[in-house]
Amino acid sequence: MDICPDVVQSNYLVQTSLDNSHNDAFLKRELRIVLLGITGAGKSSSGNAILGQKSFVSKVCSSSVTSKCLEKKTTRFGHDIVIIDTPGFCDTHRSEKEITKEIVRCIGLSSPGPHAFVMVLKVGRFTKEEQAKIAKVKEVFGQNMTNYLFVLFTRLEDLEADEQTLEEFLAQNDGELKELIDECGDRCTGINNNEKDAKVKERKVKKLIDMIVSNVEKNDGRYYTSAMMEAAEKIILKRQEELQRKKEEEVRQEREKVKREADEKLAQLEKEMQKKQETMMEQEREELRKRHEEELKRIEAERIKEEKRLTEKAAKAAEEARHQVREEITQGETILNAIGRSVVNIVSKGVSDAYGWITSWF
Ligand SMILES: Nc1nc2c(ncn2[C@@H]2O[C@H](COP(=O)(O)OP(=O)(O)O)[C@@H](O)[C@H]2O)c(=O)[nH]1
Ligand SMILES: [Mg+2]
Repeated sequence: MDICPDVVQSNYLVQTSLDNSHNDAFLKRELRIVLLGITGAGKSSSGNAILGQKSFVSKVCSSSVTSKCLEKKTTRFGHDIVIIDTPGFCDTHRSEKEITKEIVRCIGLSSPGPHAFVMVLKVGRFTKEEQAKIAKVKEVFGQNMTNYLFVLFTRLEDLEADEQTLEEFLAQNDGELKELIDECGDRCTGINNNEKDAKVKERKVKKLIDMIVSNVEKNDGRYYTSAMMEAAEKIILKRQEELQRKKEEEVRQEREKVKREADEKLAQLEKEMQKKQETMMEQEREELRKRHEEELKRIEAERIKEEKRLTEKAAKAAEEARHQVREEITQGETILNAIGRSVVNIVSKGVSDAYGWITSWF
């Protein structure tokens, strides 16, 4: 059984087959990017460079600063870019249980599947630790993740100081690094995250984004997915619907309250008017009638305004529910455990030993 089948995203295909403004449609789409690599490789700094702002914490530090997978978003280069920064999955000081939990969190945050796994490596020696990390990541996500794999070299300035280009550096490397670059179809580029010239930095980031976009287009809009991802997505959608229903119910109750209050005000006004009219002269009556009409208009305008606000609130419910689920995945335990369990169920349905350690979490 292939546990990591590529699933063609049918909505994308429908959109592209009906519409030959394929690129415009595509350009507006979300790009989900997962950053991988050992601690200190420059994942968080690269994430910030891609986002064009300092969103992730990055420090010269021997232990991992990012202890939890985090998701940050921006709109840049015509895309809604979502970056998932991961803690060092292979950091030696972390327990297997902690690492597994983070992988499950990463699966949740990048759901329904990332468009790119970006392996961040420092230029220089390709260490055994980095090689082990890549092997582990492939074990977890399956060999087909290499179709979505990119390598981003950081500290490009070290090469520039030696008057060397990235191509020259790569040409000198055979063995494991060459194998990795071949395996990910030469999809690699470099960056100096400390570059002071914002334009130069932006150009480097754009090169990576263009590379990802062209790979997604080459794959007919597909992103990486797997049985694990689908299992996680089901749980996420269920929770999202639950939250959305709750929000819609809140709006419904609020709407009823607004209507009830407006009706009560109108009834009260009507009553007062009738009482006063009985004791009034003709001219006074006319004045009162005018005042009454104005008051009616004011109450109606207030009600319409409230109605508009509630309609907007209801329309936003789906978006808010999605956002809340992401928050819960980052912060909470309940949904994370549910995702973990569903991933385990999928994984334990006769899949290889490589996934054994995911099940060992439970
Ligand atoms: N000189 C240089 N330093 C970098 C570069 N990228 C990251 N760093 C530094 O390397 C350290 C670790 O980076 P960080 O992004 O936190 O790595 P992470 O653990 O993989 O998230 C920080 O001090 C960064 O400023 C780069 O391209 N050039
Ligand atoms: Mg980091």
